[in-house]
Amino acid sequence: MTRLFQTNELRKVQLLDGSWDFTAIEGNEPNLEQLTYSYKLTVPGCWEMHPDFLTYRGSGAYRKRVTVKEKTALRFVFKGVSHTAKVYFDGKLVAEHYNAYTAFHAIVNEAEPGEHELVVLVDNSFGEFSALHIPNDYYTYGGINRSVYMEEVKALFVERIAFTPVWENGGWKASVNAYIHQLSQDVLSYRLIFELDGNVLELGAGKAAGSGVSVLSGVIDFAEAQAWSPENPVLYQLKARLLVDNVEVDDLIERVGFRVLTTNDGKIQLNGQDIVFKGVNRHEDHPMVGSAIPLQLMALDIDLISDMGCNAVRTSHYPNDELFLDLCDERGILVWEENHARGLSLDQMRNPNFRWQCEQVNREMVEQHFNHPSIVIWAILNECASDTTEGREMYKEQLEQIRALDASRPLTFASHHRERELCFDLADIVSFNLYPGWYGDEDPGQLSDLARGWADTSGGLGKPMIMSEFGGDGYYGHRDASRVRGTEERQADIIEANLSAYTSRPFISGMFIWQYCDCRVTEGTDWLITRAGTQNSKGIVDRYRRPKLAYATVQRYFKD
Ligand code: ADA
Repeated sequence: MTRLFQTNELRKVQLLDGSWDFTAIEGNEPNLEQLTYSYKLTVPGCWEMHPDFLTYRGSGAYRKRVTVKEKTALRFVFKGVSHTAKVYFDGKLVAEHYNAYTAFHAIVNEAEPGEHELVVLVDNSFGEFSALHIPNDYYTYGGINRSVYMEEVKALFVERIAFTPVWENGGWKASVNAYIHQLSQDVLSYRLIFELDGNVLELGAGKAAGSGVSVLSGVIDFAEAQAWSPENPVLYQLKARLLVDNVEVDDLIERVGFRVLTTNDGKIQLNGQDIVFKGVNRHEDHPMVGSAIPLQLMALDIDLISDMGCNAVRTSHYPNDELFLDLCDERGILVWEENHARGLSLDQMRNPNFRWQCEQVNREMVEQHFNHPSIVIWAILNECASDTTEGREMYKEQLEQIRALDASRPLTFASHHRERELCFDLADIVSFNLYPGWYGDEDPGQLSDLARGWADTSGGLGKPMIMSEFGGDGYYGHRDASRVRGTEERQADIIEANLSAYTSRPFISGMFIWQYCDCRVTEGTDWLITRAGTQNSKGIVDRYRRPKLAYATVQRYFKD
C-alpha cells in the first residue's frame, strides 16, 4: 500500500510489494546473470529482520519478475530503498538513487509483452560515498524498506501536482501546478483539466515537443472551502486529467487541504490563529520490522501520540514514509518534516558528496510531500556545523533552495550551539535542542530564558522559538525508588521539569520531546558506546511501544 486513497482511475498501477528473491552480494557490480537467489525477503522490509542478516552491512540483490500484456512504457516507483539502489530491467541499468528516505522512479520506454526481470541492487554500507547515512544515533537498515509499484504510462503522463492554498479577501483559492512528463520526441498537444470538489479548471492547450518535464500552472477558486486544522482536518480530492486529441490519456489524484502558515509577533499562526506545537520526535523504528513500519503500526504510533495529548510530530531526522503523512493529514497531526542529516561535523559536511546529496534529498522531500496539509514546517541539518562560517554557507544554500521550491511554509533547523549559533537569521523559526536535567544539571526554565536571549542577540529577534529536543534515558522496566539516572522515575522527573517550564512560557511556540519511542542505533566504539543495549532509550514508549512512567507525565501537560 502506498497511499491511503486511490491515486489513479485511468492509469494502470500494480503494487509489487510481497515476496522478492534475495541474495547477499560482494561489491556492488556483480554479474547479474551469475547470481543465484537463495532467499525470499519481503518488500517492504529490512534484511536485518532475517536471522542470517541481523547485523549485515553491505550489498544485496532483490529480484522480481513482472509480466506485461501489451507493449507499453513502464514506470517503477520506489518509495524508499535503504540506502543506495541500482535498478536493472532485463539486465539494463535504468535508475540509481542514494538515500533511504525519499522516493525515486525508473522509466522503461518500451517494454514488450511477456515476462521481464527487475533486479534492484541495494547497499547500506558506510563510507566516503555516503555523506548522510553514517554510523549514527539511529539505525541505517538495509533493504527495500518502503513500497514499490509499477505503472503503465503513455507518451505523456502527469508526473506530479503541486497545490498551494491561498487565503485572500476572505475566501480560499489554490495555485496549482501540473508537471507533465513526456517520453517521446513527438509534438503532442494536450489539455489538462483539474477538478476540485466540483470546481473545474482547464489548462492548455499545451504543446509538448521532445522528452522531459513541462509545467502548467493556474489558480482554482474555491472561496467556500473548509479550512484544514487539527480540530477539523478536512481533506479534498484534487484530480488532474490529461487529454490528447480530446481523449483522456492519463490521470492523477491528490488529497489536499486548505490552510496557511504564518509567523508574526514571535508566534506561529495556522489560519491566522496562534498555535503551540505539543509534540514528539519520532524515528521510524521497531524491533520486529526495522524501519519498514507497516500501516497498522504507524496508526498505533499516531494513536499513542494523540493519547498523550500531542498535536505534532517531528520526523527526526529524515523525510517519512508517505503513508504516515497521509495518516497525519487525516487525523490533524501537525508535522515538522526535515531533510536527512544528524550531527554532522564541519569535516563531515566537507565530504564532496554532502552538497549534492543534500540538494537531492531537499528537492525530493519538498516535491514529493508538497501537498500534505499536515506538514507545517520544513527543516534541515539537525545539529550540524551551523556555528561555523563555512557551515553557514551550506545552511544558507539549503534554506534558499527549499524556499525557492516552497515559499508557503516556515523553515527552521534544530541547533545545539546555544550562544555560538550563526544561522538563526536565515530561518523563520529558531529551534533549540537542549537537554537540561540529562546532559547537564541546568534548570529548564532558566535555560529556555537564556536561549531566548541567545536567539534575540544572534539573528532570531522577533522570531518564534521551539524547544525541538529535550528528554533523558529511561530503561523500560527499570524502576527504582532511588530515582537514579536511567530509571523510569528519573526520566519522568526530567520530562516533568522540562514541560512545566516550557508550557508556562508564552515565548515558546512549540516543544518536541526526545523521543517518542526508543530506537536501535549503530553499534560503535566511539560515543555510541554510551548507548546501553545499542539503543537510544529516551523514548516515552519503548521499542515495542510499551509506555514508560513518563507517558502519564506527558498526558498531564499535553492532554489534561
Ligand atoms: C541529539 C540528536 C538526537 C539524539 C539526542 C540524544 O540532540 O539530535 O538525534 O541523538 O541528541 O539522545 O542525545
